Amino acid sequence: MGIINVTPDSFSDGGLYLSTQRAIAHARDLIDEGADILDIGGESTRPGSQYVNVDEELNRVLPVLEALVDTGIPISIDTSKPEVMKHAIEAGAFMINDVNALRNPGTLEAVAPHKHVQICLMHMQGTPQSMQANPQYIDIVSEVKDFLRQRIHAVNTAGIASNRLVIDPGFGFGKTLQHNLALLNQLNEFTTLGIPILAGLSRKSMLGAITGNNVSQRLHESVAAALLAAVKGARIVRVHDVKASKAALAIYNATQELDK
Ligand code: 7PM
Repeated sequence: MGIINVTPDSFSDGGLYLSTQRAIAHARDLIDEGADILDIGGESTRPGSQYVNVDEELNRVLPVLEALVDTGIPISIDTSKPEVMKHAIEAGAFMINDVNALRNPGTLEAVAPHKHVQICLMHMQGTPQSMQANPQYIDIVSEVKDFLRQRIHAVNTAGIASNRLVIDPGFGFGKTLQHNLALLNQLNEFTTLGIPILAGLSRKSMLGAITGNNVSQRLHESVAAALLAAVKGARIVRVHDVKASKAALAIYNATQELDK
């Protein structure tokens, strides 16, 4: 899964139009690099990010989705808002990636009737504004697993079948470095839930905390983390660097005889 961010560039006066064109061009590059899914986000769910209202988020995300739908590549939309979910599904989204795991009012109803649409349920402790202040767990792996089990049950009860689901422990979302490392080390524990696992580690600060590299220099640690997540059972890795990640995963897949 290749990451596409759509946010207006505050350093140029091109505004949203240029950001949209840049995101579409970047998406085409990631398709050429071999992305199997693209995840498009308007940044409203990012840690510490400013609240983005529905209209603004739609203005960011929909033109990019509409421009890419004809490529045939499955498109995921990173949103927690029911209105954005509805419009994105109408415009052809294949997956809704919700860092709030369909806990916001109206989100279950927005996605439930659309039986062809996949859902990523991610774990987060707290809210994007406050979650990194003082994250606390007694047993990180069992608490995240219990949360995901409860969310799977809640969405099943709302009429969303398990074959539409993907689960994600939410690296960096209300977790210290030690919490993140324990989750990565024990990622295979989540396979017993019987739902495909998605892991997002690309360029995250937990990687920089280990190597000392800043965000623009975390390619090697990101590829290592994606490969490790795959070895420990992740079926989808959410990455910025598609070409390098694909090459690393091809080696693992060859040993598993899964490669095409
Ligand atoms: C600043 C900090 C900007 C963190 C962006 C981020 C995930 C996600 C994100 C994830 C799923 C990033 C994050 N991370 N969705 N959205 N899983 N499902 O690094 O780990 O892209 S935003």
